[in-house]
Amino acid sequence: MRNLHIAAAQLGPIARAEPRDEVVARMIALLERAAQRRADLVVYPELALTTFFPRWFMADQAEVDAFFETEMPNAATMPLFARARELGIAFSFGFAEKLLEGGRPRRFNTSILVDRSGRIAQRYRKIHLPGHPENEPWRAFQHLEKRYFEPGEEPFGTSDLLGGRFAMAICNDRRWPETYREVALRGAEVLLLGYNTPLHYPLAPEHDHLQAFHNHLCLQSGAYQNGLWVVGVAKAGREEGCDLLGQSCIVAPTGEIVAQASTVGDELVSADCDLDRCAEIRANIFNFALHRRPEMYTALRAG
Ligand code: CDT
Repeated sequence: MRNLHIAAAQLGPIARAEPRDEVVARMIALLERAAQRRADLVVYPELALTTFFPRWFMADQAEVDAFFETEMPNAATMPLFARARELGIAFSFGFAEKLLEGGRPRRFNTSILVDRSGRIAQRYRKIHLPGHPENEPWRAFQHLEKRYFEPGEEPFGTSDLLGGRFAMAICNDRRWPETYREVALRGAEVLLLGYNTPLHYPLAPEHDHLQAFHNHLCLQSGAYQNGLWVVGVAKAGREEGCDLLGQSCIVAPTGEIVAQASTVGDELVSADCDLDRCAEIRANIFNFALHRRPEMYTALRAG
């Protein structure tokens, strides 16, 4: 048995004007609750430090850049790093990352995994960016991730800590089966995944009522078909007039939800996650070495 107590720290809405230090104080409050439960790891949402700004078209790049972090940790997030280190808790959260490469600014939708000592063990830059690059004012809420971010250029990675192997993905990545299969083939036992999912999807509003179903459908099938623990964590609730899905959850490698948020506010849910349970699936029904037939998946190989 390799038991870890993992907490999904759902965040309720973050107002456009809410300063980073107030958000970080909310994150620390959830961390303290996790400590009372003796959690080993706390997982926060995608773009956890700010409102979900890709919902607005902004012509002024300086206005966009105000939502980005140029270093991590920085002054605003240092208290979270410090408190987590004192408590000996690993954590993961998403943020908008801006860096300079050869004098050229680059912007990514990023998440990090920080170990118990406060060291950034892994950094992941979102691969599947949803939405659109141009101003589309007909939408009630825009989704301009393709404008404000570049897609991550590195494949999904893993890191070994807390006695297990971890991978990260971000929001829209969870809808793609390739995400789970790729990290499972790399030996990941736990996938950490934060999201901001508007309930209204302007391109197919007839599917709005299916958002919660599709969320759990993806997380649960991805977990089961790959024998992984999956920790899905929402930024939830009515944020600047836009309703965001909650339903943060922890999914066992069997595909069963073992913990689930019941509000759309700041909420901590947690579960004992025995990493050895991955073998229930991976040594049996989805024993990749015995049963998988990659040589037959020719269309997949062709791209
Ligand atoms: N943040 C994010 O990736 N949200 C997407 C919305 C898709 S609609 C443009 C998601 O897959 O939940």
